[in-house]
Amino acid sequence: GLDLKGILKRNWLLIATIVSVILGIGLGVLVREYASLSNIDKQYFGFPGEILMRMLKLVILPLIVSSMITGVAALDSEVSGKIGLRAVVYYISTTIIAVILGIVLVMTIKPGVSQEADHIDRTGTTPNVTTVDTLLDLVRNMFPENLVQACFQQYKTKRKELEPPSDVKVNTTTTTFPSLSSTVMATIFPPENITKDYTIVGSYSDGINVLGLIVFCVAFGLVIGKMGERGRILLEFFDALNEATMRLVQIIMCYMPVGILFLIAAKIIEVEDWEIFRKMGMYMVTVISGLAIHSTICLPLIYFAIVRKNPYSFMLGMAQALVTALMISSSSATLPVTFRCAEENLRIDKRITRFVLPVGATINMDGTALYEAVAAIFIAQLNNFDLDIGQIVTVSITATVASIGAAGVPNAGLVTMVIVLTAVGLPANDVTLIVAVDWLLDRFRTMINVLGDAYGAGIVQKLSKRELERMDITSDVDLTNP
Ligand code: DAS
Repeated sequence: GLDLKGILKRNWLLIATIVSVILGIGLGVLVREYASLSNIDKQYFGFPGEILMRMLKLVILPLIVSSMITGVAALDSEVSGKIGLRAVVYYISTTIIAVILGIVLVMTIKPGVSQEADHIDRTGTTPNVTTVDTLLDLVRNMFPENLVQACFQQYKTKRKELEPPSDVKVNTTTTTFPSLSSTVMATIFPPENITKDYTIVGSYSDGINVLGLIVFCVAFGLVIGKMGERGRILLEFFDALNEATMRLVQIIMCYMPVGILFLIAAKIIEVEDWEIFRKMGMYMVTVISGLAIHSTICLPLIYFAIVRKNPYSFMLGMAQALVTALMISSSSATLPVTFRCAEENLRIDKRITRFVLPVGATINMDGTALYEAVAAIFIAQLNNFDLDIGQIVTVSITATVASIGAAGVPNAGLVTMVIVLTAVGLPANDVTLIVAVDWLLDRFRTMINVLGDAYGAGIVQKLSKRELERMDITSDVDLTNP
């Protein structure tokens, strides 16, 4: 018969998380209806959720460093080169498929044709981001000049002439929640007391420079792998660090249902403009159906074609990470959970997950790419701006670049969106047309970003089976059973 008890026992965390999402929505709606909270009360309300975010972000640093170094050091350089290449081919091809899917949908549904841009409020100013700036910043971030600084700061281009006068305080970490997204928002809508044209250029995030750390750890891991006996001490150290971090993650995940309940309730209480959803309805339908098709048809098909296993049970195994991504809109902060699902539920080889998951969370963003293409063409439609074939190709390429350049933090895609708009001559300022609904779309695209990374790990494992088996025989480094 059906082993209900067994199912409950094995999936209690997932079940608790889903229940807390539902309770959180209910609580949010109730409080909205029956209690009038002051702004400060709203902030208190979100506090348990804020703590969850902080804990998840806290483990990103030890997790990335320990997993990348051991992941690379445990493979020989030839094998890691092959695995890296396979991962990159997968990342780029699925991102392009997502972009094409988005373009086809937005050109068929035409969500912006019936409306005009003037009917939707534009407010604020936008950052002035160009493709070149984004690409240069991306490369700059790969080579942090200071390892310690890379742990808390990403490089971002600043145009000297646009700096605010020194006597004006840039007020970015104020009260709104979640703090990262408010920082991005502050970039787009600088607080009133700042000179109007002050903008920060480049892919902006005040989080960890994940890309820089990854590049450093790959190099470091390769060197350790080549050092023989002496390198073993370091390898073992980082391997133990990784295990300890994953145990911490396990503890944090027990708090997850509580955090998520308040996270979603606070968000529902906080949203001011629900009316905008009606106005933007078709646009949101286009983005969400694109994400749905990509995640339930395209990615599973690719996975099935290569791995020959049920892609939907794979997806179920990732459920905890997907719900987390949906709730916290950050691929990087979801990474600890992504790791656990991939290693514990799906039993993907640790040598693969350690290597490809952190990279995927940073550069592989199918959802963001699809979203950027749809949004750009939607804005073109609002402006009655006809795009020719060349411009559509430009949208696809810049949307791909923009998704790679976006950091795995809330609303990052909104900022790099500007490079897509400027590349085809659309007013960059029009990003503000879609800001109001981004908190919702961001969640969905982040969920697809995480799913894409996970399928990537599954596919790369399958493609690298032979190398991994050969190493099992020859190598004496064993990361497979901790
Ligand atoms: N929310 C981001 C992520 O973490 C990216 C984005 O804003 O599109 O995946």
